[in-house]
Amino acid sequence: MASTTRASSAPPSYAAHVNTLVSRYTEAMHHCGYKAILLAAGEQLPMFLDDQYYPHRPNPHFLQWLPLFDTPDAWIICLKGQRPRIIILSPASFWHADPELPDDSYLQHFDVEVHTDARMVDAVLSKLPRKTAIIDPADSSKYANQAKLLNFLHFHRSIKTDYEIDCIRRATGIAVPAHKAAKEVFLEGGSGFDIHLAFLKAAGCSEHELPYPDIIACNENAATLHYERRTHEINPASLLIDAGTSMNGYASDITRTYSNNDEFAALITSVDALQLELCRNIRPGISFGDAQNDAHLGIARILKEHQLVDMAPVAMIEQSITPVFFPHGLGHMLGLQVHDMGGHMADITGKRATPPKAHPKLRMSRMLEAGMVLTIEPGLYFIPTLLDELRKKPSSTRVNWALVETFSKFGGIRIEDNLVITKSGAENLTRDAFTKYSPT
Ligand SMILES: [Mn+2]
Repeated sequence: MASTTRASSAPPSYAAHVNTLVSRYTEAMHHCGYKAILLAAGEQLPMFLDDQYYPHRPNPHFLQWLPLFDTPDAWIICLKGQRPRIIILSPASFWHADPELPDDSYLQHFDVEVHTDARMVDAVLSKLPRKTAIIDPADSSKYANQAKLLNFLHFHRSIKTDYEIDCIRRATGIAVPAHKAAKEVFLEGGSGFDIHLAFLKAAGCSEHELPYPDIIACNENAATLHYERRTHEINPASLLIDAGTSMNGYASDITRTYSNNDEFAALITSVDALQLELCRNIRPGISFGDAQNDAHLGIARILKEHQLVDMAPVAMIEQSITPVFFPHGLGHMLGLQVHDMGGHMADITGKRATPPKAHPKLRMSRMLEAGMVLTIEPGLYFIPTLLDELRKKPSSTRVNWALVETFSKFGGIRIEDNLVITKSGAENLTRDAFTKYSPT
Protein backbone atom coordinates (compact mmCIF):
# COMPACT_ATOMS: atom_id res chain seq x y z
CA MET A 1 0.00 0.00 0.00
CA ALA A 2 1.47 3.31 -1.08
CA SER A 3 -0.81 5.52 0.97
CA THR A 4 -3.29 5.76 3.81
CA THR A 5 -5.48 8.11 1.82
CA ARG A 6 -7.44 5.45 -0.08
CA ALA A 7 -9.57 2.65 1.41
CA SER A 8 -7.92 -0.52 0.05
CA SER A 9 -11.30 -1.92 -0.88
CA ALA A 10 -14.46 0.04 -1.55
CA PRO A 11 -16.58 0.77 1.54
CA PRO A 12 -19.93 -1.14 1.44
CA SER A 13 -21.75 2.14 0.76
CA TYR A 14 -19.81 2.74 -2.48
CA ALA A 15 -22.18 0.82 -4.81
CA ALA A 16 -25.17 2.94 -3.74
CA HIS A 17 -23.02 6.07 -4.11
CA VAL A 18 -22.19 5.22 -7.75
CA ASN A 19 -25.90 4.56 -8.39
CA THR A 20 -26.75 7.97 -6.93
CA LEU A 21 -24.17 9.60 -9.21
CA VAL A 22 -25.50 7.75 -12.28
CA SER A 23 -29.02 9.07 -11.52
CA ARG A 24 -27.72 12.56 -10.74
CA TYR A 25 -25.69 12.78 -13.96
CA THR A 26 -28.62 11.43 -16.00
CA GLU A 27 -30.83 14.15 -14.51
CA ALA A 28 -28.09 16.72 -15.18
CA MET A 29 -28.00 15.67 -18.87
CA HIS A 30 -31.79 16.17 -19.11
CA HIS A 31 -31.60 19.46 -17.25
CA CYS A 32 -28.81 20.87 -19.43
CA GLY A 33 -29.58 19.18 -22.77
CA TYR A 34 -26.51 16.96 -23.10
CA LYS A 35 -26.14 13.40 -24.38
CA ALA A 36 -22.96 12.72 -22.46
CA ILE A 37 -20.70 14.19 -19.78
CA LEU A 38 -16.94 13.78 -19.90
CA LEU A 39 -14.94 14.28 -16.71
CA ALA A 40 -11.17 14.70 -16.95
CA ALA A 41 -9.03 13.82 -13.94
CA GLY A 42 -7.21 17.09 -14.40
CA GLU A 43 -4.02 18.55 -15.65
CA GLN A 44 -0.50 18.60 -14.36
CA LEU A 45 0.84 22.13 -14.22
CA PRO A 46 4.48 22.55 -15.26
CA MET A 47 6.88 24.73 -13.31
CA PHE A 48 8.08 27.74 -15.29
CA LEU A 49 11.20 27.00 -17.39
CA ASP A 50 11.59 23.65 -15.65
CA ASP A 51 10.96 19.99 -16.39
CA GLN A 52 9.16 19.44 -13.09
CA TYR A 53 5.46 19.62 -12.34
CA TYR A 54 3.36 20.81 -9.43
CA PRO A 55 1.64 18.00 -7.54
CA HIS A 56 -1.46 16.77 -9.36
CA ARG A 57 -4.77 17.64 -7.68
CA PRO A 58 -7.60 15.69 -9.30
CA ASN A 59 -10.73 17.41 -10.57
CA PRO A 60 -13.15 16.95 -7.63
CA HIS A 61 -15.99 15.95 -9.98
CA PHE A 62 -13.81 13.09 -11.21
CA LEU A 63 -12.73 12.15 -7.70
CA GLN A 64 -16.33 11.89 -6.55
CA TRP A 65 -16.71 8.86 -8.82
CA LEU A 66 -13.40 7.17 -8.25
CA PRO A 67 -10.45 7.59 -5.83
CA LEU A 68 -7.72 7.72 -8.48
CA PHE A 69 -5.25 10.35 -7.37
CA ASP A 70 -1.99 9.97 -9.17
CA THR A 71 -2.64 10.56 -12.85
CA PRO A 72 -4.11 13.44 -14.83
CA ASP A 73 -4.48 11.03 -17.77
CA ALA A 74 -7.82 9.53 -16.83
CA TRP A 75 -11.40 10.26 -17.91
CA ILE A 76 -14.89 9.22 -16.90
CA ILE A 77 -17.61 9.13 -19.54
CA CYS A 78 -21.30 9.19 -18.64
CA LEU A 79 -23.62 8.38 -21.53
CA LYS A 80 -27.38 8.25 -21.06
CA GLY A 81 -28.54 4.73 -20.25
CA GLN A 82 -25.05 3.18 -20.22
CA ARG A 83 -22.67 2.04 -17.51
CA PRO A 84 -20.13 4.75 -16.73
CA ARG A 85 -16.79 4.23 -18.50
CA ILE A 86 -13.30 4.90 -17.22
CA ILE A 87 -10.49 5.56 -19.69
CA ILE A 88 -6.93 5.54 -18.35
CA LEU A 89 -3.73 6.29 -20.22
CA SER A 90 -0.80 4.36 -18.76
CA PRO A 91 2.14 4.42 -21.17
CA ALA A 92 5.01 2.05 -20.42
CA SER A 93 7.59 4.21 -18.66
CA PHE A 94 10.70 3.56 -16.63
CA TRP A 95 10.82 7.20 -15.51
CA HIS A 96 7.53 7.29 -13.63
CA ALA A 97 5.44 4.78 -11.71
CA ASP A 98 2.24 3.59 -13.40
CA PRO A 99 -0.99 4.99 -11.98
CA GLU A 100 -2.06 3.01 -8.93
CA LEU A 101 -5.56 1.86 -9.81
CA PRO A 102 -8.23 1.17 -7.22
CA ASP A 103 -9.07 -2.54 -7.02
CA ASP A 104 -12.06 -4.39 -8.50
CA SER A 105 -14.31 -3.52 -5.58
CA TYR A 106 -14.31 -0.04 -7.14
CA LEU A 107 -13.75 -0.78 -10.81
CA GLN A 108 -16.54 -3.42 -11.07
CA HIS A 109 -19.04 -0.56 -11.33
CA PHE A 110 -17.48 0.76 -14.54
CA ASP A 111 -16.41 -0.36 -17.99
CA VAL A 112 -12.67 0.16 -17.70
CA GLU A 113 -10.19 0.70 -20.54
CA VAL A 114 -6.48 1.11 -19.90
CA HIS A 115 -4.51 2.29 -22.93
CA THR A 116 -0.75 2.55 -23.39
CA ASP A 117 -1.02 4.78 -26.44
CA ALA A 118 -2.43 8.34 -26.24
CA ARG A 119 -3.76 7.99 -29.80
CA MET A 120 -6.12 5.26 -28.60
CA VAL A 121 -7.48 7.61 -25.94
CA ASP A 122 -7.94 10.36 -28.54
CA ALA A 123 -9.83 7.90 -30.74
CA VAL A 124 -12.23 7.06 -27.88
CA LEU A 125 -12.81 10.67 -26.90
CA SER A 126 -13.29 11.83 -30.51
CA LYS A 127 -16.23 9.41 -30.90
CA LEU A 128 -18.29 11.04 -28.17
CA PRO A 129 -21.61 12.64 -29.24
CA ARG A 130 -21.56 16.24 -30.36
CA LYS A 131 -23.61 17.28 -27.34
CA THR A 132 -21.06 16.18 -24.75
CA ALA A 133 -20.46 18.40 -21.74
CA ILE A 134 -16.88 18.51 -20.53
CA ILE A 135 -15.62 19.17 -17.03
CA ASP A 136 -11.89 19.59 -17.42
CA PRO A 137 -9.61 22.20 -15.81
CA ALA A 138 -7.39 22.17 -18.92
CA ASP A 139 -10.20 22.75 -21.42
CA SER A 140 -11.23 26.30 -22.27
CA SER A 141 -13.55 25.41 -25.17
CA LYS A 142 -17.18 26.55 -25.08
CA TYR A 143 -18.37 23.04 -24.19
CA ALA A 144 -16.24 22.89 -21.08
CA ASN A 145 -17.11 23.75 -17.49
CA GLN A 146 -20.45 25.38 -18.25
CA ALA A 147 -22.05 27.16 -15.32
CA LYS A 148 -25.49 25.55 -15.70
CA LEU A 149 -24.08 22.04 -15.31
CA LEU A 150 -21.61 22.99 -12.58
CA ASN A 151 -24.31 24.77 -10.57
CA PHE A 152 -26.53 21.70 -10.79
CA LEU A 153 -23.75 19.39 -9.62
CA HIS A 154 -22.46 21.73 -6.90
CA PHE A 155 -25.92 22.22 -5.43
CA HIS A 156 -26.48 18.47 -5.19
CA ARG A 157 -22.96 17.80 -3.92
CA SER A 158 -23.77 19.56 -0.68
CA ILE A 159 -26.03 16.68 0.39
CA LYS A 160 -23.64 13.82 0.99
CA THR A 161 -24.27 10.15 0.24
CA ASP A 162 -23.67 7.58 2.98
CA TYR A 163 -20.38 6.70 1.27
CA GLU A 164 -19.24 10.32 1.35
CA ILE A 165 -20.07 10.62 5.04
CA ASP A 166 -18.28 7.33 5.63
CA CYS A 167 -15.16 8.70 3.87
CA ILE A 168 -15.18 11.88 5.98
CA ARG A 169 -15.63 9.76 9.12
CA ARG A 170 -12.62 7.64 8.10
CA ALA A 171 -10.59 10.77 7.32
CA THR A 172 -11.43 11.96 10.83
CA GLY A 173 -10.31 8.59 12.22
CA ILE A 174 -6.86 9.20 10.70
CA ALA A 175 -6.58 12.89 11.58
CA VAL A 176 -7.55 12.64 15.24
CA PRO A 177 -4.74 10.26 16.33
CA ALA A 178 -2.38 12.48 14.31
CA HIS A 179 -3.65 15.51 16.26
CA LYS A 180 -2.95 13.59 19.48
CA ALA A 181 0.59 12.80 18.33
CA ALA A 182 1.11 16.46 17.46
CA LYS A 183 -0.15 17.57 20.87
CA GLU A 184 2.31 15.20 22.59
CA VAL A 185 5.22 16.78 20.70
CA PHE A 186 3.99 20.26 21.69
CA LEU A 187 3.81 19.20 25.37
CA GLU A 188 7.36 17.84 25.10
CA GLY A 189 8.57 21.25 23.86
CA GLY A 190 8.93 20.41 20.17
CA SER A 191 9.08 23.13 17.50
CA GLY A 192 6.41 23.81 14.90
CA PHE A 193 8.48 21.79 12.43
CA ASP A 194 8.64 18.83 14.86
CA ILE A 195 4.86 19.03 15.38
CA HIS A 196 4.29 19.09 11.61
CA LEU A 197 6.43 15.95 11.15
CA ALA A 198 4.66 14.20 14.04
CA PHE A 199 1.29 14.90 12.42
CA LEU A 200 2.39 13.54 9.03
CA LYS A 201 4.06 10.48 10.54
CA ALA A 202 1.00 9.54 12.59
CA ALA A 203 -1.28 10.18 9.60
CA GLY A 204 0.98 8.04 7.41
CA CYS A 205 0.86 10.38 4.46
CA SER A 206 3.02 12.95 2.77
CA GLU A 207 2.41 16.67 2.88
CA HIS A 208 0.91 16.94 -0.59
CA GLU A 209 -1.62 14.21 0.25
CA LEU A 210 -3.18 16.42 2.93
CA PRO A 211 -6.45 18.08 1.88
CA TYR A 212 -4.93 21.49 2.72
CA PRO A 213 -1.55 22.68 4.02
CA ASP A 214 -1.48 22.00 7.77
CA ILE A 215 -1.44 25.11 9.93
CA ILE A 216 1.02 24.72 12.81
CA ALA A 217 1.00 28.12 14.47
CA CYS A 218 3.08 28.50 17.62
CA ASN A 219 2.81 31.56 19.89
CA GLU A 220 1.92 34.84 18.14
CA ASN A 221 1.85 33.12 14.73
CA ALA A 222 -1.66 31.89 15.57
CA ALA A 223 -2.83 35.46 14.89
CA THR A 224 -2.22 34.70 11.20
CA LEU A 225 -5.30 32.63 10.37
CA HIS A 226 -3.58 30.54 7.68
CA TYR A 227 -0.01 30.38 9.00
CA GLU A 228 1.69 27.83 6.75
CA ARG A 229 5.37 28.31 7.62
CA ARG A 230 7.38 25.80 9.65
CA THR A 231 9.15 27.28 12.66
CA HIS A 232 12.13 25.79 14.46
CA GLU A 233 11.98 27.52 17.86
CA ILE A 234 11.52 24.93 20.59
CA ASN A 235 9.32 25.17 23.71
CA PRO A 236 6.46 27.23 22.29
CA ALA A 237 3.97 28.46 24.91
CA SER A 238 0.94 27.86 22.71
CA LEU A 239 -0.05 25.88 19.65
CA LEU A 240 -2.90 26.32 17.19
CA ILE A 241 -2.99 23.29 14.91
CA ASP A 242 -5.46 23.26 12.01
CA ALA A 243 -4.86 20.02 10.13
CA GLY A 244 -6.91 17.35 8.42
CA THR A 245 -6.39 14.27 6.32
CA SER A 246 -8.16 12.74 3.34
CA MET A 247 -9.90 9.47 2.64
CA ASN A 248 -10.77 8.66 -0.98
CA GLY A 249 -10.52 12.38 -1.72
CA TYR A 250 -12.80 13.49 1.14
CA ALA A 251 -11.35 15.83 3.75
CA SER A 252 -11.46 16.19 7.48
CA ASP A 253 -10.68 19.69 8.79
CA ILE A 254 -9.87 19.90 12.50
CA THR A 255 -8.43 22.62 14.72
CA ARG A 256 -7.29 22.50 18.34
CA THR A 257 -5.44 25.03 20.48
CA TYR A 258 -3.21 24.28 23.47
CA SER A 259 -1.17 26.37 25.89
CA ASN A 260 1.04 25.86 28.92
CA ASN A 261 0.02 29.31 30.24
CA ASP A 262 -2.80 28.96 32.79
CA GLU A 263 -4.62 32.21 31.97
CA PHE A 264 -4.55 31.58 28.23
CA ALA A 265 -5.53 27.94 28.79
CA ALA A 266 -8.61 29.20 30.69
CA LEU A 267 -9.52 31.32 27.65
CA ILE A 268 -9.11 28.23 25.44
CA THR A 269 -11.46 26.31 27.76
CA SER A 270 -14.10 29.03 27.35
CA VAL A 271 -13.85 28.98 23.53
CA ASP A 272 -14.03 25.18 23.62
CA ALA A 273 -17.22 25.34 25.73
CA LEU A 274 -18.73 27.90 23.33
CA GLN A 275 -17.82 25.69 20.37
CA LEU A 276 -19.64 22.73 21.97
CA GLU A 277 -22.67 24.88 22.71
CA LEU A 278 -22.78 26.06 19.07
CA CYS A 279 -22.47 22.45 17.86
CA ARG A 280 -25.41 21.43 20.04
CA ASN A 281 -27.62 24.00 18.28
CA ILE A 282 -26.85 22.73 14.78
CA ARG A 283 -29.83 20.96 13.20
CA PRO A 284 -31.85 20.97 9.97
CA GLY A 285 -33.94 24.05 9.22
CA ILE A 286 -31.75 26.66 10.87
CA SER A 287 -29.94 29.33 8.92
CA PHE A 288 -26.17 29.35 9.18
CA GLY A 289 -26.30 33.14 9.40
CA ASP A 290 -28.18 32.78 12.72
CA ALA A 291 -25.50 30.37 14.00
CA GLN A 292 -22.87 32.96 13.04
CA ASN A 293 -24.73 35.60 15.07
CA ASP A 294 -24.88 33.20 18.07
CA ALA A 295 -21.12 32.70 17.79
CA HIS A 296 -20.50 36.45 17.97
CA LEU A 297 -22.69 36.76 21.04
CA GLY A 298 -20.76 33.88 22.63
CA ILE A 299 -17.42 35.53 21.85
CA ALA A 300 -18.71 38.79 23.35
CA ARG A 301 -19.62 36.96 26.56
CA ILE A 302 -16.15 35.44 26.75
CA LEU A 303 -14.50 38.83 26.20
CA LYS A 304 -16.53 40.20 29.11
CA GLU A 305 -16.10 37.16 31.38
CA HIS A 306 -12.30 37.19 30.94
CA GLN A 307 -12.24 40.97 31.48
CA LEU A 308 -10.83 41.72 28.06
CA VAL A 309 -13.62 44.15 27.19
CA ASP A 310 -15.75 45.89 29.80
CA MET A 311 -19.04 46.23 27.96
CA ALA A 312 -22.39 44.41 27.76
CA PRO A 313 -22.17 41.61 25.13
CA VAL A 314 -25.04 43.04 23.04
CA ALA A 315 -23.33 46.45 22.98
CA MET A 316 -20.10 44.77 21.81
CA ILE A 317 -22.02 43.35 18.85
CA GLU A 318 -23.64 46.72 18.09
CA GLN A 319 -20.29 48.46 18.17
CA SER A 320 -18.65 45.80 15.94
CA ILE A 321 -16.09 44.84 18.56
CA THR A 322 -16.46 41.07 18.20
CA PRO A 323 -15.21 40.93 14.56
CA VAL A 324 -11.89 42.36 15.80
CA PHE A 325 -11.40 39.18 17.84
CA PHE A 326 -13.36 36.79 15.58
CA PRO A 327 -12.89 37.95 11.98
CA HIS A 328 -13.84 34.79 10.07
CA GLY A 329 -16.93 32.71 9.39
CA LEU A 330 -18.22 30.10 11.80
CA GLY A 331 -17.77 27.32 9.27
CA HIS A 332 -18.12 25.96 5.77
CA MET A 333 -19.22 22.92 3.80
CA LEU A 334 -16.75 20.05 3.84
CA GLY A 335 -16.29 17.26 1.34
CA LEU A 336 -14.19 16.73 -1.77
CA GLN A 337 -12.83 20.21 -1.24
CA VAL A 338 -12.02 21.48 2.20
CA HIS A 339 -14.14 24.54 1.48
CA ASP A 340 -16.68 22.52 -0.43
CA MET A 341 -18.89 23.96 -3.16
CA GLY A 342 -22.52 24.92 -2.74
CA GLY A 343 -22.45 26.90 0.50
CA HIS A 344 -23.98 29.99 -1.09
CA MET A 345 -26.42 28.33 -3.46
CA ALA A 346 -30.16 28.72 -2.94
CA ASP A 347 -31.08 26.26 -5.73
CA ILE A 348 -29.73 24.33 -8.75
CA THR A 349 -29.61 27.49 -10.89
CA GLY A 350 -26.85 28.91 -8.74
CA LYS A 351 -29.07 31.64 -7.28
CA ARG A 352 -27.17 33.09 -4.37
CA ALA A 353 -28.33 32.49 -0.80
CA THR A 354 -27.32 35.89 0.57
CA PRO A 355 -25.27 35.86 3.76
CA PRO A 356 -26.44 38.13 6.61
CA LYS A 357 -25.52 41.80 6.13
CA ALA A 358 -23.22 41.82 9.12
CA HIS A 359 -21.24 38.82 7.79
CA PRO A 360 -20.86 39.20 4.02
CA LYS A 361 -17.83 36.89 3.86
CA LEU A 362 -19.58 33.89 5.41
CA ARG A 363 -18.76 30.84 3.26
CA MET A 364 -22.08 29.22 4.09
CA SER A 365 -25.44 30.94 3.91
CA ARG A 366 -27.84 28.08 3.16
CA MET A 367 -30.50 26.61 5.37
CA LEU A 368 -29.10 23.50 6.99
CA GLU A 369 -30.41 20.18 5.67
CA ALA A 370 -29.88 16.57 6.68
CA GLY A 371 -26.89 15.09 4.85
CA MET A 372 -24.79 18.26 4.79
CA VAL A 373 -21.34 18.09 6.35
CA LEU A 374 -19.90 21.29 7.72
CA THR A 375 -17.34 22.68 10.09
CA ILE A 376 -18.07 24.64 13.26
CA GLU A 377 -14.99 26.69 14.10
CA PRO A 378 -15.31 29.73 16.33
CA GLY A 379 -12.10 31.58 17.13
CA LEU A 380 -10.73 34.32 19.33
CA TYR A 381 -7.54 36.03 18.17
CA PHE A 382 -5.21 38.88 19.00
CA ILE A 383 -4.43 40.21 15.52
CA PRO A 384 -2.22 43.32 15.57
CA THR A 385 -3.69 45.07 12.50
CA LEU A 386 -7.29 44.64 13.72
CA LEU A 387 -6.40 45.67 17.27
CA ASP A 388 -4.72 48.82 15.91
CA GLU A 389 -8.02 49.75 14.24
CA LEU A 390 -9.88 49.21 17.51
CA ARG A 391 -7.41 51.41 19.38
CA LYS A 392 -8.55 54.38 17.26
CA LYS A 393 -12.24 53.96 18.15
CA PRO A 394 -14.06 55.54 21.13
CA SER A 395 -14.81 52.03 22.48
CA SER A 396 -11.05 51.56 22.90
CA THR A 397 -11.35 52.88 26.47
CA ARG A 398 -13.35 49.74 27.38
CA VAL A 399 -10.57 47.39 26.30
CA ASN A 400 -8.13 45.96 28.84
CA TRP A 401 -5.06 46.63 26.67
CA ALA A 402 -2.59 45.24 29.22
CA LEU A 403 -4.35 41.86 29.13
CA VAL A 404 -4.65 42.03 25.32
CA GLU A 405 -0.89 42.52 25.18
CA THR A 406 -0.28 39.52 27.46
CA PHE A 407 -2.50 37.28 25.35
CA SER A 408 -1.04 38.59 22.08
CA LYS A 409 2.04 36.44 22.78
CA PHE A 410 -0.17 33.38 22.21
CA GLY A 411 -1.72 34.65 18.98
CA GLY A 412 -5.17 33.16 19.11
CA ILE A 413 -7.55 30.27 19.55
CA ARG A 414 -9.61 28.22 17.12
CA ILE A 415 -11.57 25.05 17.88
CA GLU A 416 -12.98 23.24 14.84
CA ASP A 417 -15.08 20.11 14.50
CA ASN A 418 -16.79 18.42 11.56
CA LEU A 419 -20.53 17.82 11.82
CA VAL A 420 -22.96 15.74 9.79
CA ILE A 421 -26.48 17.19 9.85
CA THR A 422 -28.93 14.43 10.72
CA LYS A 423 -32.74 14.43 10.59
CA SER A 424 -33.04 15.80 14.12
CA GLY A 425 -29.67 17.38 14.95
CA ALA A 426 -26.06 16.74 14.12
CA GLU A 427 -23.41 14.06 14.60
CA ASN A 428 -20.07 15.46 15.72
CA LEU A 429 -17.55 13.25 13.90
CA THR A 430 -14.55 14.97 15.48
CA ARG A 431 -15.57 14.82 19.16
CA ASP A 432 -16.65 11.21 18.71
CA ALA A 433 -13.23 10.34 17.29
CA PHE A 434 -11.37 12.18 20.08
CA THR A 435 -13.34 10.05 22.58
CA LYS A 436 -12.81 6.84 20.61
CA TYR A 437 -9.05 7.29 20.23
CA SER A 438 -8.33 8.47 23.77
CA PRO A 439 -5.98 6.22 25.76
CA THR A 440 -7.84 4.17 28.39
MN1 LIG B 1 -12.12 24.90 8.34
